[in-house]
Amino acid sequence: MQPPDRLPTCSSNHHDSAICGRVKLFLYYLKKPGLLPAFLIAVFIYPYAGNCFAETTRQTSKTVFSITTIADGLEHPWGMAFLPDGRILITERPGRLRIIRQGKLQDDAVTGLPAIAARGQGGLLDVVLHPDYVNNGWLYFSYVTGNGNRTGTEVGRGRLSGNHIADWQTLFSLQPKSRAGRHFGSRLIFDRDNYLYITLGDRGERFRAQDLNDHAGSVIRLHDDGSIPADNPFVNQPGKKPEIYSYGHRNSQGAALHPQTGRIWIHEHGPQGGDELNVIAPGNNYGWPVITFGKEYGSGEDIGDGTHKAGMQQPVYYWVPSIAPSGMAFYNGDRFPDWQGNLFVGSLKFRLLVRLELEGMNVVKEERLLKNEIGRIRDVRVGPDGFIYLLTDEKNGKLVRLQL
Ligand SMILES: [Ca+2]
Repeated sequence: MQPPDRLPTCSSNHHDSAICGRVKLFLYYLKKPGLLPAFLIAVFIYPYAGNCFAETTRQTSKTVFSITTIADGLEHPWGMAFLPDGRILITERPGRLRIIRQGKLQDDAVTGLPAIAARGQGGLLDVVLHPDYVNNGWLYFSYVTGNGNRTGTEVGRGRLSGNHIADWQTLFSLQPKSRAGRHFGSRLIFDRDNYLYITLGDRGERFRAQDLNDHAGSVIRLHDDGSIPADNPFVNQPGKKPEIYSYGHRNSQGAALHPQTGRIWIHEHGPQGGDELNVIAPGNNYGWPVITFGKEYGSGEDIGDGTHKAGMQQPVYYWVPSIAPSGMAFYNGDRFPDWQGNLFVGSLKFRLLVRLELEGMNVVKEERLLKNEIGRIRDVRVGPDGFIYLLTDEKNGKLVRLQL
């Protein structure tokens, strides 16, 4: 049954929202008498069979969905990946890799990852499959390592063998390392030509994002074996790091491949205001901290030289006030046809899921879902089943599925 297309958004309180949704659905179904029996079952019988309808159904401007918790008891989960055999890999920031098998979180963490420095915002971060995982078995991880009290983001790969990561190879290590406990990035994403991209934060030392002899505050591009592509924009330029693909980024924790264009979209945290959505291209400078729509925390003073400058890119979209974005996915599944092509972004700060409608590279509508219902949203992925999966960044974090 197709849900009504353009019902108004309901209140953020999910119980009120469910009641509100039922009233609106009733009005909708009154116009379609053939569907009335289904409505009556949904409203008057289903709630008494476990109160499921009231607890889980959400009415939005475009579609109806429900949520279900697949797993809880995850400690600050950060990234997830779906294996072809149905298992789900989940990273926990304190340094554990967990597996969900047949819908159940396995007790034992996977062994064999390198030593991980779980301090501040650092720890075990993202996990992705190689695009040809079926044939080569490579899993890629981003994580923070320490040398004394200096830390930085690293990326490596290994193969899952039983409950162990074997064949470990370290592929990238941010230089220089520093003491700050924040802004490590980092998402990992492959493009259609099997290049690996790594998003890196500025380490809270903002002018590093404009220093091309410093990996911090950039997006890195590598071959899948960690070698540096000869056509990277700063290869063979003295005093510039050849791994850098784009720079002037503050702290990016979301990246997604556009399903039609194949281009890589990222978002990044702004300071007080000025979170950005960007489409990256080689050699581009995205401006931080010279230009920004954000202000200094607390004082609200200006940062840098304003919002625009020649030679620096403007974001596709930005948020003031900041939502603190983390995780991102284009919806290209077949379960929610009315969300096709939309971009979904998690919000840590406002504990909600942002849905963006796009026309080309322009955002034409934003809708906010699940506000204060499940917690700080750290990662957003579309599963192979066409449903949307979310991780919540909590001490008792959850894997939640948006379904019909
Ligand atoms: Ca920018």
